Amino acid sequence: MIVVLAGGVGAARFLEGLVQVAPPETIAAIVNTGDDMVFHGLHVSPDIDIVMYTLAGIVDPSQGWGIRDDTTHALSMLATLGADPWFKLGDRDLAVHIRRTELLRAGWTLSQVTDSFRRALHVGIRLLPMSDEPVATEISTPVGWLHFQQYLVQRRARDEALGVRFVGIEQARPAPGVLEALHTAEVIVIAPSNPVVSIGTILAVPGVRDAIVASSAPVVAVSPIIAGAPVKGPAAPLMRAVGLEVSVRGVAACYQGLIDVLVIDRADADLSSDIRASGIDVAVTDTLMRGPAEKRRLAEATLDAARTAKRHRSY
Ligand code: FO1
Repeated sequence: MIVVLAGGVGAARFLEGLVQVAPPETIAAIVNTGDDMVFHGLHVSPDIDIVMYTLAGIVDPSQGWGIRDDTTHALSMLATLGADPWFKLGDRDLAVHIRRTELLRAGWTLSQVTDSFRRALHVGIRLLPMSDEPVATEISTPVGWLHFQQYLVQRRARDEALGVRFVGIEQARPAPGVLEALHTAEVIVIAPSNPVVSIGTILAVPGVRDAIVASSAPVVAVSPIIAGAPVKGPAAPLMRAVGLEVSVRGVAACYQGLIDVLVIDRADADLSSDIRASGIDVAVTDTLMRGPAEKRRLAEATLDAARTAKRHRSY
């Protein structure tokens, strides 16, 4: 079993490569739900949907989120009725949120809903929300604490980020299957996702970090930072907000004691010795994922790095 800790777009693209090199039924993704938010009364789970739509082959390729060729009639009507539709939910995407909310209200858990949806959309890998309890990632800014989606989408990350918190994390339990997957994993991969607000949230769920540290499986992370900048998203200000350098060194520092090996891009090869000095092995490859061949090569390189990794993390 290969277990992947996953955020949104970067993780989804990595998983597209992984399903080319390993049977989907041997892969489980533990997905961040700290970005979840209620819009127009509906439960939206962006990272679960991004991964699910991508692996189902229906994601909007230009955005990396939402459904390809979706329309926005419902959103236009909501605006006519006085709502502020700052979060762009397409019509087919809305159907997913309506059905998810309907099932949650009927007593299903988020894990059950997610499993039912991924099967309906013929996604072969298991998708495990990190928790069935609500967790909200919030960013401290000069105008106060903002939900991650308000910070990123509504206010376009224009506020200075001063800190990060995960509201509800103390009460959150790992969703069914999460700890079992980590205990039985042969390889644990941290996808190239935001280390602070995607992976950091999953690791903050009580029991998850300990389960990874206790696992006998090699743990390999793929850096989402290439040449000092993230490929997508607000990793730079959020890494700075928690005192991390925006570089592969900062990614390594974030995962210190947790990972055995970090996969970095050729552009960052000169920083390999710094990372090795911190006790983490390094694998250098091309990490930018444009097409299917590049995704596949990154997945292969990541599994190779895991196979040859020596154990570095603390017990
Ligand atoms: N990101 C945006 O930048 N603008 C949007 O309007 C937006 C809508 C949206 C709707 C559904 C969905 O699943 C994702 C959506 N995203 C949007 C992406 C999302 O905010 C973030 O990329 C993830 O939460 C980060 O992983």
